[in-house]
Amino acid sequence: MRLSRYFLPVLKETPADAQIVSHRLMLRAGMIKQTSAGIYAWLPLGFKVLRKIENIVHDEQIKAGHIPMQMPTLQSADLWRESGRYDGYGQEMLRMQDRHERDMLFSPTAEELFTDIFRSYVRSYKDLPLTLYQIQWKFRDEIRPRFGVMRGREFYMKDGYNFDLTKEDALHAYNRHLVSYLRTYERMGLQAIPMRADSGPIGGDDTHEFLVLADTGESEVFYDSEITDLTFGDREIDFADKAQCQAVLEEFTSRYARTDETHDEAIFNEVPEERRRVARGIEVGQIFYFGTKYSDAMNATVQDAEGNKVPVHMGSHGIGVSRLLGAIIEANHDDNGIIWPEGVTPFHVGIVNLKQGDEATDGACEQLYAALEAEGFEPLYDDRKDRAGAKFATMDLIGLPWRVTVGPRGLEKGVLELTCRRTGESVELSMEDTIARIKEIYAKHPHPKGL
Ligand code: P5A
Repeated sequence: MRLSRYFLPVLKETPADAQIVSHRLMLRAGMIKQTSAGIYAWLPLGFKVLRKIENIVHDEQIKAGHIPMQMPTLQSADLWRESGRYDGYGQEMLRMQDRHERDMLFSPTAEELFTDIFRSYVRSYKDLPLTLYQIQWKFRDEIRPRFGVMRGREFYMKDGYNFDLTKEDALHAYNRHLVSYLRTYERMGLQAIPMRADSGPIGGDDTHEFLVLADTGESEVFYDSEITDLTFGDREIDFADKAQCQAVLEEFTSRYARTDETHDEAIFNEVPEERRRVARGIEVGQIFYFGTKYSDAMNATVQDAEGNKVPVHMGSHGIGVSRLLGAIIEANHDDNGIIWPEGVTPFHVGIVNLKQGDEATDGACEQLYAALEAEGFEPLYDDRKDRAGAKFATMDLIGLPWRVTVGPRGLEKGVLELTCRRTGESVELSMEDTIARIKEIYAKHPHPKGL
């Protein structure tokens, strides 16, 4: 992309009404614009990162054996009356009527819809296990939408639903989700810690939230510091292997880590004092096992091997896809702007032309731009006639992890300058070596072209 042709409405001033750094940076970097309280337009740069995050979520879900589909955002109230949640859900549910005065709602979550799809088609235990999921907009009429996309009213969520014959199989689905979520967040450059939590209006006894530690997080968390040493890394996993998934769950959940909803001071005090941590976190996902709560209420049954009709065991699992942008920025920024992890960066490399209009410099930029595109990268080329300082400031603000600076002085020596956004370190390399280095950097991060 050439910056001269892109739509990147960066702001010079710090928006006064944004309280936390990720919200300020998303506004300043021209990623989002509020259209109503807690509702945002996703401008091209924000939309691009949203898509990158969404792609990672899909990729990891599909690897875990889960099946993508898409539900409507508007639902009939009838299904919610059947499950018994219509009245109880309260004011967070946006309710409306169509022209025939039928009660409708904008989906805040979709347990009922997925259970209804399941019961419409599935009859036999032989069709299980089954996990269906979607990535779709949700609406919750939050009493205090704030912090930009962190607590929106309209937000983008991955929501998955498992249907299993037995509790044991459903707990495997739970464990499988925990493992796939660990992998998902790590690919985004995040450490998200599974913590024992409360199930709220979704219901059930078993639930973990995934929290990214950040001072601006809305949840108070209590944990054993040993937990932050754990990473999933690139170990192989067979998602169908119950014992393997169970072992990962035990590894990541055996140490004390709880949100304030489930915190128990007496148990926490058994952790050696030097390892006890009280901090704040951003909830980027939650997994639930709720047994037959919805299948009982909505009559979602299958025939088992003996021919008996039995209700299926279920759970649901959510990732806050749009909230993740905020969480990633909270965890990756400095005074000059965002620092995208390589896995989610909107563009892989920024190219800064120090002397636009100079034949040799323009030529080298064009050559680099074409070579990077040919290698499957998405470079962002600042080809505007602007001061070098202003160009650097924009690149720093929007947070591309790598920048190549091209100027007449370097070109005389046959070099370009490759700069790491995170460390600020620069190296001078030939054009060929610059491209080779960029390929090396992104070798671990698959980079399908975004939108
Ligand atoms: C699990 C999927 C559920 O709704 N039903 C379907 C279950 N869980 S949840 O914890 O309530 O939501 C899942 C994730 O969505 C994000 N989230 C939000 N993001 C932005 N703004 C909001 N107002 C908001 N509410 C929830 C969180 O990341 C949460 O973990």
